[in-house]
Amino acid sequence: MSDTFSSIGKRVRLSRILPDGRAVIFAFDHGVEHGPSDFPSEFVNPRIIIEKVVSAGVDAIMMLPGMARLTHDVWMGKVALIVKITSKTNLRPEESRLVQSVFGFVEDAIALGADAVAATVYWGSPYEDVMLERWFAIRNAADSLGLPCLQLAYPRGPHIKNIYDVAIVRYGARAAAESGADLIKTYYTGSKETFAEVVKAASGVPVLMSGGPRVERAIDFLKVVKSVMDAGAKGVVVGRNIFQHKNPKGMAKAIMAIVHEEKEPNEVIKYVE
Ligand code: FBP
Repeated sequence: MSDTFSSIGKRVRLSRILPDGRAVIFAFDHGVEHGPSDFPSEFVNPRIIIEKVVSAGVDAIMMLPGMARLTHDVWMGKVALIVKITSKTNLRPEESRLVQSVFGFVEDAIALGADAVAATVYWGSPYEDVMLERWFAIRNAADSLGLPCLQLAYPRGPHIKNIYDVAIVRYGARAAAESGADLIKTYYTGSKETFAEVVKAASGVPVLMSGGPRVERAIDFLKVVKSVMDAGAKGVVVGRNIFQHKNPKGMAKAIMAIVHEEKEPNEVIKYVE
């Protein structure tokens, strides 16, 4: 009986996010990260899109504290909650977009009933030092409360030519693992083989693929989801490829079937057609 209350708490919360060791997480911080123009006009009201995605049965939603407050009655009791407490707007000058600001506190996440807290680290940014200070402050507070930390491990900086290059992405994933992340969210590297390298570099810390900009054909995005799962990923965190699709609920269902039931993309495309 050497387990501490907080280590059990972390396990309990992770089991809500990854019920079978895998997870489909709906990313919904775009209103700040990109602005409301990211949303189709019928979804500028967040309650409408959240209701649709939750009804598809996704495992968790990742959102900023204010959005959790605004929409809690739509998702509570139905999905796990991941509160992201760093962010930035694209309204700032380009050169200062390589750092995220404090957007809330671990206490806010706990107060909101969160199952995990999330924060971005731009590995390779000139502000890496500031971001790491923030990351470790968050991790330190969350750890003692049994709250898992998801790191959006995004390599990004003036010396990084291609943020999707496997050598760069696996470096970020490894750095995320070594900085104590409980879950790592990172970019797709273009193939199953290269993504397997990313998973390997993470050394057992669960890796989740970040959805990225909307892919024109749903089937192509579903193939990417399948490819990362085959590479050993533990799931995906998807925003635009769900809420910018004409059938967001169907898209979420199709992704769920690939992640949790190991279905093939051509078997699940029926959900979106
Ligand atoms: P997407 O699936 O839409 O790419 O969402 C993942 C995400 O990390 C969001 O959480 C965030 O708002 C967005 O991408 C940031 O994208 P970028 O840093 O490329 O502007």
